[in-house]
Amino acid sequence: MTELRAEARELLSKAERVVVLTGAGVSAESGVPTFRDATTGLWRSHRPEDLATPEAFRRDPELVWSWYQWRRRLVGRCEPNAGHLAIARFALAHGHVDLVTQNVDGLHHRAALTAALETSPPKDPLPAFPTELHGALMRDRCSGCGLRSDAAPTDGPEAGPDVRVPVARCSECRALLRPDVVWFGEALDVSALEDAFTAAAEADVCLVVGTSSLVYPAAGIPRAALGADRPVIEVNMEATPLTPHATYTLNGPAGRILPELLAT
Ligand code: BJW
Ligand code: ZN
Repeated sequence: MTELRAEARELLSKAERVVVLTGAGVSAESGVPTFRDATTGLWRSHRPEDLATPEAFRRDPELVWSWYQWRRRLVGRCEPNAGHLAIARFALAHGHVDLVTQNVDGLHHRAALTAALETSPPKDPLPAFPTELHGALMRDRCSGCGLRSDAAPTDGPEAGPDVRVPVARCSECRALLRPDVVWFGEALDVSALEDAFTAAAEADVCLVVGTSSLVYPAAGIPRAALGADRPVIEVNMEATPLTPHATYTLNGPAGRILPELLAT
C-alpha cells in the first residue's frame, strides 16, 4: 500500500461521519458504460447530453424511450462489483456513512442488500442505501400526472441498442411514460440535495468515487466539504476538475482501490 493510500485509509477508519459521493465510474467494472466514455449503441450517434433532456423527449419521445429501454436491459444483466460491495460493507460496519450517488442503475442498493446478508444474524441494509440524486433507471414516471411505478420488465426478444420501441403509456391518464430520472435542465430533489450539502460540510471526510465532477449541482458537494475545511479523497482513473483541490487523489479502478481503502 502506498503511503498516500495508508493515510487516506486511516482518515476514513477514524472518521465519525463520512460522506461518499459516487458517479458512473463506480459501475464501470460492472459493465455499465460511463457517460463520457460511452461509444456503443445510441451513444455512437447521440451524445448523452442530447438524449437526457426534456427537449429531446418532446422532440422524439420514441428515440429517448428506446435508449432507456436498451439501457434498462443492459443494467438488468449487470451485478454490483467489488467497489459497490466495499462501500456497502463499510457503511454497515461504520454506522454513520451518507452514501450519495449520481447513478441511476440501482447497483448500490443491490450491494447493500447483499452486504446485509453476509453477517449472521443479517443486518438492516438501510444504512447502506444510497440517496439517488439523479433518480432511478428502473422506475417510470408519468409525463402527465406524475405517477411513479416500477418499470415493466424489459426482457423478451433481444432488441439491439438502435431498435426503436413504442413509448409506454400511463395506466391512469394515458400520457407518455418517461424514466424517473433527472435530465439536464431539470431540478434535483431539493431536500435530498440540501441534506447532501449539509452532510458534506459537516463530515470528517468526503470520499468521491468515479465521477467526472462536471455535472452540477452534484459536483458542488465535495466543494462544500472543501469550503468547510474537510478533507476530500478522490478515487478515479483520470484527473478531473476536482483533482487539484482534493486532499488525496487515488488513481486507479474503484473495484481495486475501494476494498483496500475501506477494509474494516
Ligand atoms: C472510473 C472508472 C473506474 C471510469 N474506477 N473511476 C453550473 C455550471 C455549469 C452548468 C450548470 C451548473 N449548474 C447546473 C448546470 C447545468 C447542468 C450541468 O451541470 N451541466 C454541465 C454538464 C455543464 N446541470 C443540470 O442541468 C442539473 N439540473 C439543474 O441544474 O437544474 C437547475 C434547475 C433548478 C430549478 C428548476 C429547474 C432547474 C441536472 C443534471 C442532471 C444530470 N443527469 C444525468 C442523466 C441521468 C439520467 C440518465 O442516466 O440517463 O446524470 S447526465 C449524466 O451525468 C448522469 C450522471 O449522473 C451525471 C454525472 O456523470 P458522472 O457520474 O460523473 O459520469 P461520467 O461519465 O461523466 O464520468 C465517469 C468518471 O468515472 C470519469 O471521471 C472516469 O475517469 C471515471 N472512471 N472508470 C474509478 N473503474
Ligand atoms: Zn398519468
